[in-house]
Amino acid sequence: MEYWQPKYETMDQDELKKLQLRRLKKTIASVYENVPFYAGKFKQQGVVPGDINSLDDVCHLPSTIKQDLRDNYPVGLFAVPKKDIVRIHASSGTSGKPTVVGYTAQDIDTWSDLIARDLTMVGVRSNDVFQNAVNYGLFTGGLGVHYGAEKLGAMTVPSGTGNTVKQLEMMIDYGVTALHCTPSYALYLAETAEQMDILDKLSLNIGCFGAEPWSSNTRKELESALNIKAYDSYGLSEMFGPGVAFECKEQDGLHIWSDHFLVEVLDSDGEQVAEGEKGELVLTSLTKEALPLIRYHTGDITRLLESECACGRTTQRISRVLGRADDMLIVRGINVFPSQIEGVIANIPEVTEHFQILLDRNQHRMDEITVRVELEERAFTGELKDLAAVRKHVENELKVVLNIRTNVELVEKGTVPRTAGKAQRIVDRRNAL
Ligand code: DLL
Repeated sequence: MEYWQPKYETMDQDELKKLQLRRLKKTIASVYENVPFYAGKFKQQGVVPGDINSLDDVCHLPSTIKQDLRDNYPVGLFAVPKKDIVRIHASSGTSGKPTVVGYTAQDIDTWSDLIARDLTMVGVRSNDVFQNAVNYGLFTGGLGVHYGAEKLGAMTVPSGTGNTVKQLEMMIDYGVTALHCTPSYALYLAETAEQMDILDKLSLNIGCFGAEPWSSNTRKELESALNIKAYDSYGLSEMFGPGVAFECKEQDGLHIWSDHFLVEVLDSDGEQVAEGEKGELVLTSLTKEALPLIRYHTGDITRLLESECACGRTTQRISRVLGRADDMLIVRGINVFPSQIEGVIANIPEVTEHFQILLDRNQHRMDEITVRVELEERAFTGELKDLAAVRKHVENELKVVLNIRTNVELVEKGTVPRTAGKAQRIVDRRNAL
């Protein structure tokens, strides 16, 4: 079986626009009626749903940012009653509280469709064995991709993360032909397989990698080490999760399913950029029921590409993600905001507010995050009597908020450089993209 929907994937541009407008109007009506946040925003902008009569009118609509989801934590932006929600996922926000996203049964079905299309596009079929080596919890990459792979009919191995040797064993024993994980974990898997001298026992053909930035050099490395074709998968929880944009076999830009998302790429003045130009990706969902979002500013910088592609699909295309418009860091697929770290440190009397975030790639090619923070002069007068105890305490507090383990380096007061302008908080020592 394959999951190719030519009706939508190769739609004539005029027809596609008509479909998008119809779906946009329905989405706008839903948020206007059901989400007080949007009703208020529309009023503020002096717009009513009836004013939107063409796709160009989208520029009159209010925007949405991650902060809006946080301000309405946990479910304030949902457009349907709780009884219609069948699942939630969540991703890190900047305040320590995650951003919660919800799905109706129809949303789960739509999302699975998107993933099944993506996997079909890169050649995964029902006779493939598909290993999904990402976290199966609140992160959208686990269950999201799993449902799509099942819909396609592939034998899906929900291996989750961790225990790399076991992951490789499963790949060999089950004859895994397609792998989904973060690119950094794929590098680690490849390296471990090489050390164990089992690369020739793998039957992998296809790798789908995403959830964090990666470069074309990493692609080359993965393709040659694992003897696969490696494809870029982009998505964000606010727009279902993975499945928003995906490379085709041309490996020349990512297709965004235009029947489900309205794409804008905006410059810093909020104007749509020309083809080939860089800007922030702004998405409006066209089919989401539980959490429709209007002009959602993803914070991801990309380049707008012409929609014509040698593969025959006519959807909007974008380049790989080139960076972030804000200071969100992605470490092992997890979103980390420096302001979260600042919040934790501010509440620990033994350390000052001066800190730096050091990002490294360890010998296993996995990202490591170290928080270097200064000790207060009288750090040991309270309950924490020595350096090790203070360090442990800071590490524990950070773990609670960030959901990942950080190393903490305690330094003497005055060591972290002071600048007149914006503090140089982040020292990224991972390979350049
Ligand atoms: O990372 C969804 C996902 C899961 C995508 C599995 C692909 C595969 P969030 O945790 O909400 O969702 O993080 C979304 O991650 O705004 C980007 O900054 C970054 N990101 C996701 N995919 C890519 C990619 C998932 N292929 C945020 N390249 C997004 C670069 C990516 N950055």
